[in-house]
Amino acid sequence: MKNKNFYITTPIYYVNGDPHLGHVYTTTAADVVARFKRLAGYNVHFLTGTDEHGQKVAQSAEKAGIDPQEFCDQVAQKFRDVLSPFQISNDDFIRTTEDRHKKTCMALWKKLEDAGDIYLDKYAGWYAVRDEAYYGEDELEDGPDADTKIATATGAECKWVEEESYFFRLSDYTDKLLKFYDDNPDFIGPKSSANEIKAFVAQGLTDLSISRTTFDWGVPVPGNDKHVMYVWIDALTNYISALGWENGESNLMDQFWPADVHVVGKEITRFHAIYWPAFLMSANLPLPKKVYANGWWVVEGEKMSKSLGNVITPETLLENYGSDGSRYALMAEMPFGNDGNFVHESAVNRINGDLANGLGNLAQRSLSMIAKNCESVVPHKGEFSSDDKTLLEKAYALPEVTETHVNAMQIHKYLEAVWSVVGDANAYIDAQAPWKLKKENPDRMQTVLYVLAEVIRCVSIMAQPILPTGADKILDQLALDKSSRTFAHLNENHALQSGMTLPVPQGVFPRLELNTEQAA
Ligand code: ME8
Repeated sequence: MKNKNFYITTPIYYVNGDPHLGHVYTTTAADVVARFKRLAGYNVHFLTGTDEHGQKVAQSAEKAGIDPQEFCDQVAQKFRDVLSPFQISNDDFIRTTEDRHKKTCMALWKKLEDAGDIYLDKYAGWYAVRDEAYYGEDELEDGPDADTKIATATGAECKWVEEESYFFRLSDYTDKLLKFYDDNPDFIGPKSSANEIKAFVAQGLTDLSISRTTFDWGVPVPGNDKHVMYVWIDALTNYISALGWENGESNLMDQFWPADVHVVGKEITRFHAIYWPAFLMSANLPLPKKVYANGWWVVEGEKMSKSLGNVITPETLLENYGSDGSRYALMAEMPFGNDGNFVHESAVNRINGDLANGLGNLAQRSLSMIAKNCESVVPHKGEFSSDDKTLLEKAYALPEVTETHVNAMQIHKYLEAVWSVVGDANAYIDAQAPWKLKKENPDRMQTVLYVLAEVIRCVSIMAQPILPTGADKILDQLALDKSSRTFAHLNENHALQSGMTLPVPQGVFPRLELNTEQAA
């Protein structure tokens, strides 16, 4: 029998700064996929959360002059507060300072130790606190002074670190990982990330320092609390601690592990596609099915940064575009996996074009004509013409067509497929001109309006993952029962019943005014 469980995760976000467009982006992408899979009949577990240990967070707390736990509590709450306004349907929210998580980290550490993969030595090398990452000489450029180097990939400042450290025998996993990538060609996406990771691993991996001694804001190493765990071994473990692995909480591992997809930003693919599978292999646990990296947004051509004052906050997004509008603009404005430039004018045009003029206008025009000319009931359907059939067949094919895109994390292609039917339906109204048929052929007018109502039902069902509020409102206007809105209802067996009374139609997606003032 087909496995109908689906586990999807976002990165857990560092609490050293406030949430912004980038975090909303990745979480929304995961939400769209989670909602899509639920409607496709899967039992979904969708996890997000916050990453609260490590030197970077400790330094931020110190700067704010508050105790690290209190600092984490405050910022983690801000990340939580962003979820509901953007209609994020996560099933769990994990914080790495929770007991359930710390217990799992310790249990995982012991497994790696039992496997003979951990040893104590001395670390001497370059470390970037901003990235919480170690870099090799070949990954660095000269910095502003002799004590500082710059990580070429991210621009982060690195300092020389020398301390006693536990190491993980990552070097033993070079060949195992390369074989795993070969056997599972879809494990890393997009292709550009896969190629980068494979090339990096193929050079041969060196052992990984997995503990620190120069600060104490972390999970203590079992048996040696002079050390805290390196924040990445701690952070990656969240994906199984949230499922209750070895921590005495209700165990969801059987149902949901291995994860179907870890959605991550491209700069953290290395941690997810190299370290994480190596840890899991060592602990003898199954590996996730996919790690998919989203690209990076810049804003009006500039990297978002506090100093430039161009950080787009969640509040700005909501004010400018609303919740559905933000979700749509973020997902439609750049192909998932690519980098992109977030431009206010372009987002407004996209929302007006696809939502107000596209789906909104289709629903408003059709439902108003039905209200006016068909006594507010679902019209009669006569014999379907070939144009009718073509449009309906394209609508009925959507679940299958779009699931392929969503499985490949091509979220923009899923949207394009749905909006291609919206475009066809708007063209169909113009071509059929039901307002003319009213006098010339009222029976045919009824059939045309029926076809339109049925296509609106289909595209609105398909649009629920991206526009949870707007799509629902349209489905309410078709008097569709809440339990009849899944992809299994997207066929002629569940087609609208002629004669059913419809409520008064109302506009769903207002047109946005383009303020000349900048969005950020
Ligand atoms: O890296 N464009 O946390 P983080 C697109 N705690 N996505 C962006 C973005 C942008 N401009 N800015 C941020 C960490 N993101 C670790 C993760 S997981 C076990 C630990 C998104 O707070 C993107 O998904 O730095 C990126 O990977 C993530 O936010 C970084 O969040």
